[in-house]
Amino acid sequence: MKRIVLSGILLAALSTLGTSLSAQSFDECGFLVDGVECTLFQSDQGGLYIVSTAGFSTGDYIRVTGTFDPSCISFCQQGNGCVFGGATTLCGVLPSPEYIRGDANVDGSYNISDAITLLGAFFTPGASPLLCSDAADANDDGSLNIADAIFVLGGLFSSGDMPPFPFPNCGADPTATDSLDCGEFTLCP
Ligand SMILES: [Ca+2]
Ligand SMILES: [Ca+2]
Repeated sequence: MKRIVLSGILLAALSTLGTSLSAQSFDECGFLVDGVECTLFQSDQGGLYIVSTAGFSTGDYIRVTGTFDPSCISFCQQGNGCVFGGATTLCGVLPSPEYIRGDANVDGSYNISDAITLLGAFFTPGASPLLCSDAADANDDGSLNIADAIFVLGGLFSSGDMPPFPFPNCGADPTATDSLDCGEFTLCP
């Protein structure tokens, strides 16, 4: 009986060891960044990894697949481990930044200044460019034009609609299929 219990414990210990040593598959997107000794992969899920850069360079947004080894030995001291045996390709989808729709001047409020900013961007030569086109697309029709300014004015002064999501709080674009982009919306994470 004692022997059976003992071998059970031994088996449990061995299987725990086996789990901790077994390779973990890795498939994440992130940016290549400059480390102290080498180029590292900064995953969107967190962590810095040593990967095969496959000709990509710092600043590229890539997808790394392979097997993850948390305790690899490398000249690159900073990483949280290595990924090997897989592939490195461009990652298809950039992480979409969050923004507040309709807040064209990116000040955290939705008011007449946003309509003025829109009209200025469309009609005043030399006006500063819109910081976040997605936010400026107040009516969420995928294009930027005077209709957005009219939509803002209508919502504020003649019981028109308020902007579709994300509004009035920060959120990521649910329809990222249009050609608009959000360059900068510093008020959102
Ligand atoms: Ca505003
Ligand atoms: Ca629009």
